[in-house]
Amino acid sequence: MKLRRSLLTAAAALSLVLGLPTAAQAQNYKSEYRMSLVVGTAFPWGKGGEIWANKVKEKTNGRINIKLYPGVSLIQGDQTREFSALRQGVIDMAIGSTINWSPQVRQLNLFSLPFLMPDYAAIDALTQGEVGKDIFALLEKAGVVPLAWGENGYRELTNSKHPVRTPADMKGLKIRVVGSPLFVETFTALGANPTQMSWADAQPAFASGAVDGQENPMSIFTAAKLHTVGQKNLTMWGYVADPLVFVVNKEIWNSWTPQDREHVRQAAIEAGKEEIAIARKGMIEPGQPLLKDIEALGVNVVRLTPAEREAFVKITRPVYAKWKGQIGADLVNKAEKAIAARK
Ligand code: X2X
Repeated sequence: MKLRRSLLTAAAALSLVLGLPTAAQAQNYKSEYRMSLVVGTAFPWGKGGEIWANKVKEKTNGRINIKLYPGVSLIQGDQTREFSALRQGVIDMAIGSTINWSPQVRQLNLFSLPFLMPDYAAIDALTQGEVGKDIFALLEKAGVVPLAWGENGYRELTNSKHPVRTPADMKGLKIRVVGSPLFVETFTALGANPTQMSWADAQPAFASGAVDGQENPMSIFTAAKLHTVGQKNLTMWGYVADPLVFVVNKEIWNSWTPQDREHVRQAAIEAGKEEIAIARKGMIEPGQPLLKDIEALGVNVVRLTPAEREAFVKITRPVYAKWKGQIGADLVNKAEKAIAARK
């Protein structure tokens, strides 16, 4: 009896040294963890989820088993409720867009400020710098554990009616938007008629013609085949890009051993890097091959001259100024400085 007990103690001590979960800890592990995503593995975003899950499984020797729930199905497709569901434990982990979480964390609206980030280096200057750290601290304070950055991408404008080259061309276009009131205000300033709906509701609305247009990254456009639902006019304006954030629910995080937490964090960082490369594929190479593919689908691609683009910047400036205050002038100033100093 005594021998048995000391053997058990020795085993527990050894487990601790090796960073393995003891029997008691392993009992706290769920047989499956639920990862929420808006889109599935046909999209860079969903692919990133798959990569993260596979890396976690490998690094933890199968102790942490993750199942993907694309279509934000754990919350019936209601993507702007994802952050609350994460906090409440309805969702164990997620890769979420800053847009979808901005109703709960107002500072995430930073990335949705029209024409803040002129190029990919500007996105990196924010997410990989001090601003990224500040945002992670805010997310931590809001009750989740942020681990790594990913990317949805630059959100370009499409519609079924006619080419858009000037703000005047947007007059009266019914445009589907998601997320915070910032989007409604931006598209109202542009003279369009914005309507807020989830991604799940948006696709049938394009197909039926209930809405004329939308804004999403090119990887979303192609994987969702938006050209088949009337979206034949594309304007490359690069007005907003949404980063993705890899996060875990706090209680779930605390239920894991320190070593397993490190595995999950490392897996997220690696998966985030890979996901960003996939998301940018076809957009950063000379000649932007993905745009050629899209043109080959019969889509009319409008590439704005700098002067034409400036007209869109100018008309949205009052919205930028107003939201700079709502987000927090200190954070926005820091972001503007980081972008100005980018390499
Ligand atoms: O709903 C969208 O537009 C999408 C898929 O890009 C997001 O979840 C932000």
